[in-house]
Amino acid sequence: MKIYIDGKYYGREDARVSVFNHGLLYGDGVFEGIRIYNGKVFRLKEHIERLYQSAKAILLEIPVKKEEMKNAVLETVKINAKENGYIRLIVTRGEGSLGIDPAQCNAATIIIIVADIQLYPEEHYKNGIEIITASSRRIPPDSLDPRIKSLNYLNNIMAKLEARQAGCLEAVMLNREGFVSECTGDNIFILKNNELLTPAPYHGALDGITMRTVMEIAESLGIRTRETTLTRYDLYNADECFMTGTGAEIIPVIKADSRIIGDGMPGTITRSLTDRFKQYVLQRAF
Ligand code: PXG
Repeated sequence: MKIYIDGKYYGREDARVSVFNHGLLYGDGVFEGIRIYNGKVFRLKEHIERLYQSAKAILLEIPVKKEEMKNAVLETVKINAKENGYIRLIVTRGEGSLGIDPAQCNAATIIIIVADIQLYPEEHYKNGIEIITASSRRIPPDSLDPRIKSLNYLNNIMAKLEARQAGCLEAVMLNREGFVSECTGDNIFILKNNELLTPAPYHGALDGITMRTVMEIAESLGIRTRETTLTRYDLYNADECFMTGTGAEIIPVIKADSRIIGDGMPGTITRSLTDRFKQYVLQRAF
């Protein structure tokens, strides 16, 4: 494994950053999780765009141009000879002093890790998973815009722990108003009356790249899609429900807060979207 840190490659044991790095001290930084399918990096342009937009929102200057960053990602994938895998691209505020002031940090740290990912065991893709509603709310946009994919995941982590305590693998998070936003690391969709519905970024969801891809695929299959306001009631009474994310891809949800969704099995539209998604990511152009 060769890990990129600020233009140099290190083996796993030697890939280290300072304990004074503000990414560690304060979670001050942004990141992306990206897939490699059949030797091709999935939607790299979109991930790079989102990374730079997250950085801009937190006034973090990335010291390289987008094109250079793209090339660094592609080179790291090549050096690691990964045909199928996962890329974690991280930009932190860099090394500073003890004190939150980013002015003490001279230069951002760029890290690229190419590895494998399996977020859920295979059986859950076949049978679906059960989720709960977490009591930890999604951070509101006037505190930290959820479109910023920052290194601050504590509220999502608290929700994940709650899911674990309840014997589930995932939790859905509500926004401050009590509307559904997203899960701890995935967007959420429901199918109701043949329409595919998902909360919008202004409801507190990350503008997911898998979410956008799934909406495109659904439209191409003649399924209407809409970003809309959803409550827990809508989840409970959905015909089908699933989550989307770079790591998880598409994972069916069959129970929410002990309510069985649909007939308690992954739905037919969920299955056909999953099949199409699998074909889609293996195409040469996306
Ligand atoms: N919401 C949140 C909060 C996320 O972190 C998504 C939605 C889905 O977005 P994309 O663009 O990936 O479709 C994410 C992405 C992990 C892991 O280790 C999490 C993500 C991606 C990859 C791995 O849990 N989250």
